[in-house]
Amino acid sequence: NSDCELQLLSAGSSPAGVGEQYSQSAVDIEGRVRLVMESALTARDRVGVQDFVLLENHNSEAAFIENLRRRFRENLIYTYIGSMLVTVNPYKELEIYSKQQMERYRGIGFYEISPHIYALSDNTYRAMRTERKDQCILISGESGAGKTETYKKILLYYSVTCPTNDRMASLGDCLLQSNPVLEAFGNAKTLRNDNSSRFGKYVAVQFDFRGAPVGAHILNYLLEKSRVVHQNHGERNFHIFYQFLDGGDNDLLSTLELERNPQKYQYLVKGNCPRLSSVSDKNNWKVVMKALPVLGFTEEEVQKLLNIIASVLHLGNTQFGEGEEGETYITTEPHITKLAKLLGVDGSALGEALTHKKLTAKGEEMISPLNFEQAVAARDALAKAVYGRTFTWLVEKINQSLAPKDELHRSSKSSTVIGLLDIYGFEVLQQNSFEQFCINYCNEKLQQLFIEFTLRSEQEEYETEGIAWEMVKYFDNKIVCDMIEEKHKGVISILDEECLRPGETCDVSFLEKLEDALGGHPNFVTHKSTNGKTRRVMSREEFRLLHYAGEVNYNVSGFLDKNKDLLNRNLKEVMCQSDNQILTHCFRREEVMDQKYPEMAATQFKNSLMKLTEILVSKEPCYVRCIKPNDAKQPGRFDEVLVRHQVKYLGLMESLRVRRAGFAYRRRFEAFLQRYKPLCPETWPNWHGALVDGVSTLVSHLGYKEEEYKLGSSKIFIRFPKTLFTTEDALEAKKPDLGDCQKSLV
Ligand code: AD9
Ligand code: MG
Repeated sequence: NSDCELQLLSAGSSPAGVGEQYSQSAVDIEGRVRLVMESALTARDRVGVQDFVLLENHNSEAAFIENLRRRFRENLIYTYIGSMLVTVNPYKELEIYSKQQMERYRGIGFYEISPHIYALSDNTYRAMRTERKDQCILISGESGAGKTETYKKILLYYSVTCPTNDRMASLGDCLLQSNPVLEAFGNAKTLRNDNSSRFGKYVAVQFDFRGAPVGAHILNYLLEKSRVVHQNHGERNFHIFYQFLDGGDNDLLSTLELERNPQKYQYLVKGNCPRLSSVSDKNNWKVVMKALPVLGFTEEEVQKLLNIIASVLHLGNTQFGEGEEGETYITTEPHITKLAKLLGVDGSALGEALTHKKLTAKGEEMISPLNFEQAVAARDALAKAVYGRTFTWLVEKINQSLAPKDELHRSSKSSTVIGLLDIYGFEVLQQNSFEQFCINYCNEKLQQLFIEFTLRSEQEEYETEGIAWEMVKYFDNKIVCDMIEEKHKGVISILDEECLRPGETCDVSFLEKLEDALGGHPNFVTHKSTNGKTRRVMSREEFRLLHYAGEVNYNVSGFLDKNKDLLNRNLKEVMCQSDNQILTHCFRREEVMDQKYPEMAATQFKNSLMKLTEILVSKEPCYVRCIKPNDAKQPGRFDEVLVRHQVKYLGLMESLRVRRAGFAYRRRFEAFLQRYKPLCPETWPNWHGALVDGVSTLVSHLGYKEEEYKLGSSKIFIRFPKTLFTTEDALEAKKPDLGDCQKSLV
């Protein structure tokens, strides 16, 4: 277990807490050296190495996976690749997140103790403080790999360990309390994950000059609204519905005319999965109800929010019939009155708007009846709009409670930021639709950023230090991003054009347009253009994208409607007259008046991702790469095939290669000289010349070969760990001779 690892480490040569005396890089070296001692004790055979850089056979994927497996077996779920953290989801609670553990990681160098998300959080925090530069932690991995859990651990670490002020006490509370609320409304059980995030979030935490958090802001990305009206088999709607039915008071439920049994609601029965074994909806309901007032929701707002949740359920049970002349009417008439009351709108206007459409032709308004399918679609569109917009309102409201109270910090110049990105993971289902397309596109963008970031930062350092550097080859997924987002030629542009094109357009005509434009693209396949790119036969309604993380077939059915995301004008008109303030905030009069065609859903998403990219590139990034060990969500199971696939597409072998092909260690001249000067008579006890000459003299004396190291302008770069270990051994051997003098060095 991790304690065993910690003990092994502290049994090494140096006393604990040594990091206080040394620069970060010195600690890096020392920690690593001690790790090798650990391996000498053969513990490595059991617990593996805690930084992949130390793997002897670093080019071997098998050795990489074996190291992960060994550590996973010992509950050591964290491993570094240099400054990047790799985690494997344990699918069980580990005793490694306590306050004592947090204390252990505070101010400690990266390699001094067992790898941990707290070490990464602490390091990021210290980098922000010492360099006064904004940081971001990017968490990636497929659905169920542990991103959201990681995100929560980081928040917890900051809220416990950062210096406090008056504001902090409430801010920390608000930040932590925002999680259950956002998860209740934005997460759901899917086949991949019982608590799957169905929206993306970027949370920026602002710190003042003392390092105390002063405010935070959440940006949310594209909620999977279609889940409100439909769920695949074995999946659920958003948690909040089940929590409410299970946990709400009898009185409350009866006022809202709700029954406890979720199976009574059309919007909750599709997945045929009303209960979860892993969580208690009732308990979570209590948590959410407690959190809302902490987040500044008034009693009235909570009441209005509950009305909205109830109204979505009632809306789902609104049924239509078809008259002899094809006209549609509502068969659940008393029901609509109840629904209208909950929505705070006029019942007959709502009934009319659910079955008729208002058109403007040549300046004149016309009312035309909807057929049965159109009425069902209008009802579902309303449910999605109500839920989706309420979710956005919820985030805005939470943001108000997180906003800096101090005018000074509101202008943000006086503070620094740590941004945390937790999005929905890459997803491949049996049937993939518009939602998976957006989710996977988002992951594709993030992967691209990762490639640019890691290569860039590594290369920049070599460049500024004047070190020759040979590029490590990556699969650059820019080609896939371009295919999706390029103007005019990309999937999103073609989709938009098809949505806007007058005349008969449908999902299949969209597919045809895609084929015309992308048929020859190496990462695009349809049944027509398989030309050796694929083995599996495809249906006529599918296109396949070869994503960085694997192939995904998308069924075009519903793409156009989901992209248009239309809500009939008369429904909007009814909604903006609601007496529920949340709804009048969500449905604005101006929107009804505005004749302009609104931006399509995919384009909105693309634009918000572009903005996110801009935010992220302005910050110093660090990465957490999450791995899912098995598809059964079970502890102790390590499915090698599954893990290998993730190691491959997350580019972990390449990350390791970049880290090693460069130089495993780098260290400022002063620090290197300070530590190793006893090993050379010319540098001991003090070197008086230029630092670079001192280091050069020292390493010549130590017999470093030319290919083993390079001297930059301010740092020495050492290619192989072994070189350093030998030097460290020499220092260790010299210790008795050094007597008291040496103590001041270690
Ligand atoms: V998705 O893309 O939102 O569908 P995530 O966010 O990557 O996905 P999540 O963090 O929700 O996955 O983790 C899935 C489940 O794995 C959690 O509900 C926990 O039951 C479990 N998990 C993940 N990480 C840990 C951990 N560090 N300790 C214990 C964990 N359990
Ligand atoms: Mg998640």
